[in-house]
Amino acid sequence: MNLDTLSLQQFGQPLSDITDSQVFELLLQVVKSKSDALPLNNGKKRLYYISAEFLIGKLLSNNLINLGIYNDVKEQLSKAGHSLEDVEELEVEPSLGNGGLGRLAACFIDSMSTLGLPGDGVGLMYHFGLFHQKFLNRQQTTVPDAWVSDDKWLEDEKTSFTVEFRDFSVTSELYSIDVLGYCREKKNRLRLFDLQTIDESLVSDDAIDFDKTALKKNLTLFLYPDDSDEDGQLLRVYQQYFMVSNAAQLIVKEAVERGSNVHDLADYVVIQINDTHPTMVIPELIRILTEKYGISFEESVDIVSSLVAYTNHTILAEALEKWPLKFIEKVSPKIASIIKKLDEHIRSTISDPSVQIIIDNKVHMANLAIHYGFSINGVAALHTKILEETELKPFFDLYPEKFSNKTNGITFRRWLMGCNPELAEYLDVLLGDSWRASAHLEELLAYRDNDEVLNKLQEIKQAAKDRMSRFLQDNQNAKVINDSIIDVQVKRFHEYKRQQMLLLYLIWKYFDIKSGHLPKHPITVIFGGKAAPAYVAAQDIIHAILVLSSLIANDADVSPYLQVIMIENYNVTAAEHVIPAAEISEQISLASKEASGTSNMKFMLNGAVTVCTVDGANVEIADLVGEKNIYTFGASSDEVVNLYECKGYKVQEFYEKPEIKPLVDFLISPEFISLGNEERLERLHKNLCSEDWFMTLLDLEVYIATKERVFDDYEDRRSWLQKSLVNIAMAGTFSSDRTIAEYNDEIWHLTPDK
Ligand code: 26Q
Repeated sequence: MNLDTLSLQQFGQPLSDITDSQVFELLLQVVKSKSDALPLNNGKKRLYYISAEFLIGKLLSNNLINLGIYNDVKEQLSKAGHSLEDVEELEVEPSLGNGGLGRLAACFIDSMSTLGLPGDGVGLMYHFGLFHQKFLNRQQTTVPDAWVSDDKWLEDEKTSFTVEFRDFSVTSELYSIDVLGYCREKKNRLRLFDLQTIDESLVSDDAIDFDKTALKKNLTLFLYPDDSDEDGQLLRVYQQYFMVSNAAQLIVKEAVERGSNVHDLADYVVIQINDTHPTMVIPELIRILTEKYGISFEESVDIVSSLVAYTNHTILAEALEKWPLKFIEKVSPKIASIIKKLDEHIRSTISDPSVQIIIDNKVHMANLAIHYGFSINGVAALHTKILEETELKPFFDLYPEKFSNKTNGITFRRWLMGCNPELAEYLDVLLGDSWRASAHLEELLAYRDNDEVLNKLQEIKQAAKDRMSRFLQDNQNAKVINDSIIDVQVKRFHEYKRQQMLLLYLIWKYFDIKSGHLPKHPITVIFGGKAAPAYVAAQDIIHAILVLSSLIANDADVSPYLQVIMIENYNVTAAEHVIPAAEISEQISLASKEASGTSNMKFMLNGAVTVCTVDGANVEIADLVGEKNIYTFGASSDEVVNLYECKGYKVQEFYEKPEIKPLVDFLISPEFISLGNEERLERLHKNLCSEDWFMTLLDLEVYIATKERVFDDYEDRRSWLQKSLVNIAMAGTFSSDRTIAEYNDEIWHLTPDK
């Protein structure tokens, strides 16, 4: 493929003379014509991965990598004076997810294609996706992210279904995006349902609120519309039913086309539901089998129960979905009545009230999915253990054979080859390129004492730091201090993730520098993440970070040594810039609360050293790299569970300590308040010293001590680089290809299409 010839044909000008946006257009055509030509992965049995989120990120580089033409294209462009990086900037990032679960779904469909497994992602085409985050007066504001009109990858499948709600019915339209595997001749698709009567004009340019009751026009406008009021909650139930009714109709139609007589549907179909959001696919399939195919209720239940598998992503009881039965009745009385029948069956056979489906007139979606699915899995070893032994113990006692662990993974195509090409190329030099298919990186350990290799890793890290600095400069005019240590916490804002603990450490460090203890290297701490619009406490934390960032920047004693940057509108693209540059990865959730985490894996793969609590997949990372190559601290999950159960955590005792009180009180000091919003800062302060639900103060002192040890150790450059090397070498386990192979071997049983 010669881009120069294509450019002459298309634009009458050589590659060197066309603009970057013309280059983008050209590359799109190249990728699309290649991907259009690929047939779908085929097989009698197909997987449908249904998810409310698919956080896929930009697709150009990813597709070039998977088509095996990335290096060739990059070279041709560079010879003609273009940079692929600049061209990529012209692509818009689809806004179809909010966090870890959505990004996981994107890694999974990439791996399914790479392993040649026949199966698609199924979800919704949100026109504005998740909100775009902007900072105003050091606070988060939210504006619509109109990505759809600029997207270049969506194809209309020209397929529609009718979805019947109680009060009206709507027609859908199916769009899809090709999902290419790494060096594969066949592909899968991400299939997204839209509403034919959608009306974008309900949304203004600058605010994310809209008429939540105009259901025929709004169902696919936003991901997770604000559900702090009843209209918002009802809208979510409508959205979910719209998603799963379309999915179920598509699944049955395609199975019948492949030869299923519907009684044998489970030989043709397996459905993985990503958290409980698609759980209503169970009653919807039962409805279709009984109503359309005349199959008895009992047999329909058996068929459906043998083909739906559920992944749990959360241990927070308050995050488990429960919908008032009356909402489901309003959306679809038929679905409500099937759920009631399923609930009655459980009531009549199992006496334990805690496992019932309808409790206090609320439908517990996880309970429905566990009783009427054949598999439930957690997403990291510790998480699965907590589900089995604590959170879902009554279910584990009933159905031990349904439970399993599938530790999460990440696609190395995006999180190494795409975002850190220098490191990827250097690994080729050291290990040969077979790691690109196998994810085996352990042979790197042989270079642990090789100074030339360690120095080269340092150079690669520096190049990534420079690239990130340019990104932050261009995007938000932030100037990273030269030669500073890059210390990063990027993830959704939630109290259990404890961004507030890093904030309190920064206050400690600010005092320490003020008192004359100057760090040997300057430190740049980078935060990134969004807070749900209705989650006030999380927004208070963002506010305090932005205030501290300004306070330090304005302080000439401290600003040469310490800096806090909050990335505006953290998304996949920002992650691709910041993760390769990170030297320290912050994974400091309260033990037992983070199901897995996946950024921890991305950071490790790119050579960051992890500072973490013993939580989620951190446990597995620590086992792999050994205690010399990771910094763990804090209360264990057993201790935390115990403190909750016995109400044993007395925050006052910690707050009153002379080491802690001044740090917390600084949040309401005149310096702080003069830059901020008093109400927010007072609330955050009160929250920390009277409630502290996620035990920040419990772990704060040991966290501060650990951080200081990390910064000391950083000064021994050789041994730090060795830690970094070991982290890269041991990251192979976290390839999502490994995860998906496990799902397939133990749950799906699909035959790969060769
Ligand atoms: C809850 C109630 C009603 C409606 C929606 C929700 C809701 C929405 C989104 C509940 C949960 C989510 C998202 C959860 C999520 O992203 N979980 C993360 O999943 C990752 C992949 O498994 C894990 O690595 C993270 O630990 C987990 O937090």
